[in-house]
Amino acid sequence: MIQNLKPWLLTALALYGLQSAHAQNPFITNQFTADPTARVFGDRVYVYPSHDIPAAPGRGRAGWFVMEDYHVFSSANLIDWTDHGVIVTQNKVPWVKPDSYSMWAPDCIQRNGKYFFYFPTTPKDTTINGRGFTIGVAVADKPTGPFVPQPLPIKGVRGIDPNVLIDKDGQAYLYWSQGNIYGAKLKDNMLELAAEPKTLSELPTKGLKEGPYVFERKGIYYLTYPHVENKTERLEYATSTSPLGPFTVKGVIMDESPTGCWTNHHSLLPFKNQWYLFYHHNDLSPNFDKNRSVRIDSLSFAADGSINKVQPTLRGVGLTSAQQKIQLDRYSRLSKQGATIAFLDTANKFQGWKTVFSGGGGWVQYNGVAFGQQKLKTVSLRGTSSAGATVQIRLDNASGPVVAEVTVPKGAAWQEVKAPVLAFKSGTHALYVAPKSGAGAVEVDWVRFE
Ligand code: FUB
Repeated sequence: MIQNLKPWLLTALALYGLQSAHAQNPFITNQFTADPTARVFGDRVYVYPSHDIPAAPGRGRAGWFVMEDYHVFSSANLIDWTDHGVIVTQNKVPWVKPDSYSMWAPDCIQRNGKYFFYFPTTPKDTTINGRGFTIGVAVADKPTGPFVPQPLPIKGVRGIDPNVLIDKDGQAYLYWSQGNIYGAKLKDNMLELAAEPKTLSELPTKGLKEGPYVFERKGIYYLTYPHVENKTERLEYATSTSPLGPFTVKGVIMDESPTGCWTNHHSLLPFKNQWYLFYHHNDLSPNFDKNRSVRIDSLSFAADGSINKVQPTLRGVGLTSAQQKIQLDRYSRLSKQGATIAFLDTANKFQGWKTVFSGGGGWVQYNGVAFGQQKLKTVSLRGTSSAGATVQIRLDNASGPVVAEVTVPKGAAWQEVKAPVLAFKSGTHALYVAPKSGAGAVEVDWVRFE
């Protein structure tokens, strides 16, 4: 498992772009990631997230966001992700206050063969745009960089969470937030404002708003934004017939997190005829919500253009090959009793999760496993059971055919055990996994077919 590697090796692999992460949510598990802006460049999806790191002496402020640099990740299928390593870091941007650790939510857009990366952070020189956050740009010839930062931030912009829209007529707009959400035309060089910013004032006036993400679909401009209507942020949207409004508030894209992660931050895009919502949650840091992780779920529109609310999932998007490790703990459905999800190692949460069957009626269902056409003969399961237990794997649901029965021998250690595939069925199926009737407690890390 790549997460088992030493931190220095992980960093080295990331720097050389060799490391990948996988589908399911969160979809990046080698580091904390937040505020995902996803863009399609060519035939790949690129995700530009923020990079949360834990505070340490001399590194940021304990209990707050600590963000030093940005990585970019890409995928051709939304399932296998490549980490291309660091693209911009605070101490290599001439105007950034060193050791401010405030490289917050970014965006990246392509124009005339150049890639413009917009990022908010704290300036050294507060005479340029005043105190607090401002927004800068770094420019590259490729979506993965190298990005060359501009010597100064964009003049006239105070705030965070930049987002850029290039409209159908070629006019570019920069949006950002600072209490309110603002929008302004950009010059063709993408580096300077072309006009005074406009406050997009038709949005809710009570409760923090931030993280604007604007896109156009079928002549409707959608201004989407996290907003604290109650206690924590939820994702909302407003629409207009023009990029700078006036906007009409329409509704909620995603409710507040039930587990209390205070922020959410998102982007939306169509890819291969399906719309997706990229957002974040604190999956890998359940006790500290400023170490977040990025997620993807599918999104759809109603016939009148309104956005159907997205239910967050652990399963995420796309199919999982039967020949990959199928992480059942990123389930589609889980029984209310007898099965729970836990970290494999609470001291190293990057190792991921396991499904814990306590021995009475628990089950887990994982949808979208692609078996292909070629007959698979063996199933491997990584599990542990102090008393020993047999795990039954069915296709599709509780009454589907039993595809394998795998016995995890008695013992405290994790073991990789194999069993023959009893009934191979080609195509795409759900897996329904449960201890065999009468079996005792057993924990499962993953299953895989060969
Ligand atoms: O990641 C730091 C800040 O938290 C972002 O800029 C906000 O949108 C919120 O997600």
